[in-house]
Amino acid sequence: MLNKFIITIFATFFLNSFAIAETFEIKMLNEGAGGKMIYEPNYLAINIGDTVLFLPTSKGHNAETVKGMIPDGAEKFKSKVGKEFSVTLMNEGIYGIKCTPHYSMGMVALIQVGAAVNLDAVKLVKQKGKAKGKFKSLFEQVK
Ligand SMILES: [Cu+2]
Repeated sequence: MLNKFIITIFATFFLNSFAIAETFEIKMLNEGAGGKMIYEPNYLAINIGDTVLFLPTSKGHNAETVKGMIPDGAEKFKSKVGKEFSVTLMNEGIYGIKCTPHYSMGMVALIQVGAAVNLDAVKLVKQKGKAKGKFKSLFEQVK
């Protein structure tokens, strides 16, 4: 009886800890450890319902979903240049993010929410300039 009680308490605690949504920060930078015009980090694996906060650490950047690079049923978004922006991601799959002014310079990021259910589809999206190579290396990080 006591054992059953203890198991119930542990199970409740365990499930609750899963239900707590987290917030992840991405810095928007003119220069970072990975080079110029970069999101840091530029790959995130998060859970459904988690929030991503884009920080305007350097001026002149934003975050916009790349056309064709969001999960089915997800809403696209585009933040204002130079402003902090937060988005809660409720759809499972890959979100491809670009900085509108620096997309062709390769300022892109990949956010994986839960399982990468749309990976094949997002890989087919045509990219501009340096974004192509950047996304290719980001796809390799997908779990
Ligand atoms: Cu930028």
